Amino acid sequence: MLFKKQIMFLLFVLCVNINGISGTVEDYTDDILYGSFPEDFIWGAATAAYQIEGGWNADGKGENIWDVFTRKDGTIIDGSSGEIACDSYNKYKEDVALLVKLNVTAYRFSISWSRILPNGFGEINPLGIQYYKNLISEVKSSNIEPVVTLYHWDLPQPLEDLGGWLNPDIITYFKDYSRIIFTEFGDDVNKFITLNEPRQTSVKGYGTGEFAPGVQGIGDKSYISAHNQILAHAKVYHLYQNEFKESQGGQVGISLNIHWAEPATDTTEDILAAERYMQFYFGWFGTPILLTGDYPEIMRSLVDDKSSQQGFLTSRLPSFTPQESLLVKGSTDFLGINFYTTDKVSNLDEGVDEISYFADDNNIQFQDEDWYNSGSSWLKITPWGLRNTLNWLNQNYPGYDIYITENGVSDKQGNLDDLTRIYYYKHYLNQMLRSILEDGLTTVKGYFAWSLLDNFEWSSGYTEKFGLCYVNMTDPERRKEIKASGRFYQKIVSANGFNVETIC
Ligand code: GBH
Repeated sequence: MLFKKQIMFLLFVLCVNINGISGTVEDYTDDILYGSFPEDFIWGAATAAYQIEGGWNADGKGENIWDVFTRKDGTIIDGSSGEIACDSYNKYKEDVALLVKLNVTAYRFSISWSRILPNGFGEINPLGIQYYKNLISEVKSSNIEPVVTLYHWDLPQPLEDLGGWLNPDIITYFKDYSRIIFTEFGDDVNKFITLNEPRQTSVKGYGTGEFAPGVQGIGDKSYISAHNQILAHAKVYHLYQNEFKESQGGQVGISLNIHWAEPATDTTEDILAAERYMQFYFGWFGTPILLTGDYPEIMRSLVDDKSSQQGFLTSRLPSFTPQESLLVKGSTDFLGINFYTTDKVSNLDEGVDEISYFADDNNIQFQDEDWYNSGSSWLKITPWGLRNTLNWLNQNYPGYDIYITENGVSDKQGNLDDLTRIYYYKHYLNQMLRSILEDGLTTVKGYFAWSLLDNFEWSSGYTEKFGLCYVNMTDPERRKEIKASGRFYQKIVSANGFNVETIC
């Protein structure tokens, strides 16, 4: 008995020490800062076409890679698909009514490429155009600003059959599609987001194969898909600048996902490892687009070295020509970040045995067992990470307006009294407020909660729910209801900040 107690005590001391080293949790305070966001701060909610629309073959829509991928055995945890999803294709007015109740000033949604161009290129589908005209007019007549993502992972299958994001021709196809979008909707839309999280497409779509199109190639194809996405983004940015900016006066940006990386210990090795992690994760896209027109130096040297030791004639990390670098550098009007969680990072020389993006960075990452869980294995509740991330971005990529284009948390239940989600939003939003008021980050201009609705969570199907609003997925009417977190968010939005009434 005594022995057991001594062990427990030892474990306790050990844990305290480990926590003590990291520093960040102790610096984090649960105290709420009362204060207001800037007057013109944008408050929104976000969704994506494949996750909510359903109507997978309605009105002439073509097939996309998620239509095809979800039909394959074992790809989606509960065997489901977005065939019907929240039925937003038919019920978009209900979605907008919920946005009105939440009192948000903006709605971020994505356009399904296959609705507009059933084959990915060529023939335009007028009914697809009409759907988004209707949606945009419903949004605008409710005094809500539409923020439109051009690509949130649902590539037309005919383009995948040509190689998808691995074939450089995709750059032209994406540009042609984007021109249609700007022409048709640009008079009514002020903010476009070209790509959502190109890292996910690269690492999961063409790396591990966990996401559509299910291609495996984490050592090489991931880098190629990233390269083509960066170029496609840059071309579309310049297309808007050259042909639409003058008459439409809008902005074009990109949404990049980012985790905060904490060194696992305070050794120099781990501090450098955490910085390297940020570079391989965010800098992969952020550095070429926001800063230099080229990949981060640390990526260049590590992947080049490993590739040559592995016997590759050229680096697995592609290169930009000088003209391409010029095109890519600074090719965004604002930075969208999708932020959810934090990782701890340790230095680990992974050698050259494994040909993988995950080995190239010489890191391992993990999460602290003590951090609160969510309904997703990768998502621990770490409010301080948002503030650290915003400060890191401001230091490393200064001068860009920042929109948090996604932030939110999942549970498995979808219960209406979702107290964990209230906790999450309360503390993340408060850290965002601290970053503006206390750290002076005036470039933080807006925030979009992920998500308006419980929806199709990719390979997790309907098992992980992120909504501010519940959706009854077994009801043919897909009835929806605002959760307690939705009402909480509405109060913060309406008060434009924190006051005692808002949070009690
Ligand atoms: C976003 O991606 C998407 O844009 C959105 O569509 C989605 O619904 C939402 O988040 C919620 O997931 O390799 O198992 O450790 C979030 C991006 C997804 C990035 C999970 C990190 C780690 C998974 N994140 N991923 S794992």
